Amino acid sequence: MERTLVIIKPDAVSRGQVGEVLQRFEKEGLKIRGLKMVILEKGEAQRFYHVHRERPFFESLCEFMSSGPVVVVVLEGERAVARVRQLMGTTNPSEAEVGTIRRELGSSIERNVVHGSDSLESASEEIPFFFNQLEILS
Ligand code: 3AN
Repeated sequence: MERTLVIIKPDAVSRGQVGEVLQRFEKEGLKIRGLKMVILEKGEAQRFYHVHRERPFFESLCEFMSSGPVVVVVLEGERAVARVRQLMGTTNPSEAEVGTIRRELGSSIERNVVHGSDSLESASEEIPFFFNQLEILS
């Protein structure tokens, strides 16, 4: 069993797509173990995305991620990291496979609906960024 962190980004929250995104993961058998809505301060978004700090899109990404509420979710299941990434689709919605969340709901490479940890190692840093042990159910 693996756990991974999903963030439903401000674009999807403001469009009322939280339920739809969650349903896509639940339908595939991934279990919700933690869930909350938060508003990131810009500095928190910068800390979360620190690996991208040298990239040209970093500033804009952090503005966007702190522009409104996000829903953060811990999902659990077999091969959860890879399965979530597959259901999300690749970063750019217009290049993502038909049927994936980003392809169906995303509007740009930045406003692409959802974040999912890219490895177990990332998940093990990203989950405690948002959740303490009491907030994750087993
Ligand atoms: P992914 O989320 O698919 O793993 P990363 O980790 O390369 O993609 O990028 C993190 C986030 O940065 C993406 N989800 C997207 O919102 C944004 N991003 C990535 N590449 C670009 C880009 N070329 N222009 C603008 N935003 C980008």
